[in-house]
Amino acid sequence: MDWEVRRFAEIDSTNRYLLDEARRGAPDGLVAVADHQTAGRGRLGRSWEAPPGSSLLVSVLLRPRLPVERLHLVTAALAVAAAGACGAVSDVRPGIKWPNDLVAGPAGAEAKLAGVLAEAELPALVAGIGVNVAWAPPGATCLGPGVDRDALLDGFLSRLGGLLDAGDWAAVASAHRRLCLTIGRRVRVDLADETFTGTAADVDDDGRLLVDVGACIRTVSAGDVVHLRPVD
Ligand code: BT5
Repeated sequence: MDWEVRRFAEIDSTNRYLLDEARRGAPDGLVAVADHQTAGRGRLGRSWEAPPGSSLLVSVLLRPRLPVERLHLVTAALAVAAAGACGAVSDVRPGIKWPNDLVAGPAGAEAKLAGVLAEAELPALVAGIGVNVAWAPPGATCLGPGVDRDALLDGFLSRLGGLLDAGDWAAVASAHRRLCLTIGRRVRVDLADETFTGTAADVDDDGRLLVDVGACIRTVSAGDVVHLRPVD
C-alpha cells in the first residue's frame, strides 16, 4: 500500500475529511492525521475526545475487495496493526476488546486505550483510530509520556499496509482472535433492540463474536459488548 499522508494541526474529524475526499474520487491509501479534532467521532453518534497533541488520531481511505459481510476484518486489521505498533514504541502490550477497542492494564481490569471507527460509503471505506498517547479520560488509559507519535504512526501504517497487501484475511482473523481478550469472558451484548448476556466463545473467520447463551451460540456482527465480572 502506498500511503499518502496529509497532516492537520486541527480538523473536525479525520474520518469526515476522508469520506468527503472519497466522494471526490480520492484513491485508496490516502491518510489523514490530526493533532486535534474538534468533532472527533465515536461509533453510534458518540464522540471521541482528546486534548491537542495528546493522541494519535488517524484515518485511512480504503477500497477493500471484500464482501460486505467480511468488512469487519478491516477494522480488525486496524486494531491488530495498532496493537503491534503500540508494543513497538512503548511497554504497553494491548489486547483487543471485541470488536474494535484496544485495551490495556491489569488482567480482568483492562481499560480503553484506543478505539476504531469504520464508516463505509461503498466501495470506499474510511477507518480511523484514536490512540491515547499522553492523556486518557477518566476510566481509560494511555501509552504514557515520552512515546513518539510519529514512530507510532509509522509503525501502524507499515503494519496495516503489510496486512492489506498480503490480503490474507484468514491471517488477520487469527491475529485478531489471538489478541482478543473478550474470548472466554462473561459478556453483556447490547444490540439496538435487545440485550443479552453469555460467555464469549470465539471470534469467527469473519470477525464476528460467538456468544454462548446456554441454549445456543449467538453470532454477533455489530454491537456493544461489556466485559462482566464472573460474578455479575
Ligand atoms: C470508538 O467509538 O471507540 C471509535 C473512536 C474512533 C476515533 C478515531 S480518531 C480518528 C478518527 N476520526 C474520527 O472522527 N474518529 C476516528 P466508541 O466505541 O463509540 O467509543 C466512544 C466512547 O468512548 C465515548 O462515548 C466515550 O465514552 C469514550 N471515549 C471518548 N474519548 C475517549 C478517549 N480518548 N479514550 C477512551 N475513551 C474515550
